[in-house]
Amino acid sequence: MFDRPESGDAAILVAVDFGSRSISALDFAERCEEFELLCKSAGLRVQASVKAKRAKADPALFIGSGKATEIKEMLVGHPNSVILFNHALSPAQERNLERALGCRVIDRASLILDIFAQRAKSHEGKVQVELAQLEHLSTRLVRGWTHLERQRGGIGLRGPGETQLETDRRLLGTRVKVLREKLKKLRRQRDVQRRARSRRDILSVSIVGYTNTGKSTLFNSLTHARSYAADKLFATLDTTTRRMYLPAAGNLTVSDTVGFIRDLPHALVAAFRATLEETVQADILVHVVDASSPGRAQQIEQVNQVLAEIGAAAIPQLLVLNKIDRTDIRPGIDRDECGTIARVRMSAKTGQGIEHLREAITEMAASRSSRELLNTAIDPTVPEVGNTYV
Ligand SMILES: Nc1nc2c(ncn2[C@@H]2O[C@H](COP(=O)(O)OP(=O)(O)O)[C@@H](O)[C@H]2O)c(=O)[nH]1
Ligand SMILES: [Mg+2]
Repeated sequence: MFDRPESGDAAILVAVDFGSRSISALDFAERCEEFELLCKSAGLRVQASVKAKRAKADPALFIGSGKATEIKEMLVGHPNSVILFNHALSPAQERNLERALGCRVIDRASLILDIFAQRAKSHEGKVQVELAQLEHLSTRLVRGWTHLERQRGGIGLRGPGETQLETDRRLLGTRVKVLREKLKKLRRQRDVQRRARSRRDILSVSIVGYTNTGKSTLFNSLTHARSYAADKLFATLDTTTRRMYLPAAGNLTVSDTVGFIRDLPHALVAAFRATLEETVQADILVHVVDASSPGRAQQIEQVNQVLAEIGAAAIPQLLVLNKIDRTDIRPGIDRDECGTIARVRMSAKTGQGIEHLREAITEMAASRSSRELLNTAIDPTVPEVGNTYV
């Protein structure tokens, strides 16, 4: 009904505080701030932020009619504004809101998909984003269809509108299939490359973490590369891999990956699985955390949740407390009670503490190769009786 938003469009942001016990007032403020950065990352000009408090979402409009009127009044004189909701809207809510407000309404999932669409550079990235967008769209078409079906009084009564929907769905289905095939092919190529790498038995390190924590900056300072780093959410979508050399650990590969964020649209996680699987294949995960963010504990949780979803939960993880230059934390290494490295404190931007990261990776690499030595030292032809070797 309305055009997609463009760079520079004025945006009105809407966030509802449902006052649930798990989300404190601080969390809510932080979510709003993050959402604003998300909108700015999409190139939108934030004109106003509307906050509401409700016990639960209104089934028709998500917000109350009073809030809707308030927003409508803000729109007077700004006919080209877009309204962005920091929530998932049902297709019906989206439609009702657009009708009531007379302008384009976008929910959180669509916004994230739009950002991904703007940023995708590689062929694989583009295919993945298009697939995610179509899948997101198809859930909307399906719901529109059942909605119409009910209006028409049930099965067997096909109006022209429904036929159109069916056609749309079929075309969509065909395109989705083509894209899935393409992805499969790209994935096979990736597998071959990966196998070539692993045959050489090079240790692989993947940098993971919440979006905007400084992964690309860290990747650059570690490998002296120039991966794009910016104060934008999802500046990097494609995995970039580089070789590096650590005197005591030898050659290894380091990969910069896409960041995670809470409420990542599911279609997106599914479409990016192939890219994320690069992460799953890593020997070591360097999990970057923004030490200066008050929400870092939840961010760590969100990242670990996605890692578990893609099957990377068991990979040894090194936590990096980054951006310490913004705090009074000193650079260094934290160990657990067994003496194993648990955390590195550093700043990727100033370079403070980066030697600790190198040291930690070297130590983890050494403990991995001694584990492998132990495994190959056990003769598999001799039946194992209990755990007799020490
Ligand atoms: N103060 C400070 N800023 C940092 C540090 N590391 C990264 N940044 C900034 O944080 C923003 C996001 O960095 P980026 O590397 O793109 O994060 P990514 O999304 O995790 O890849 C950029 O503006 C960086 O300059 C750091 O150690 N200290
Ligand atoms: Mg990045």
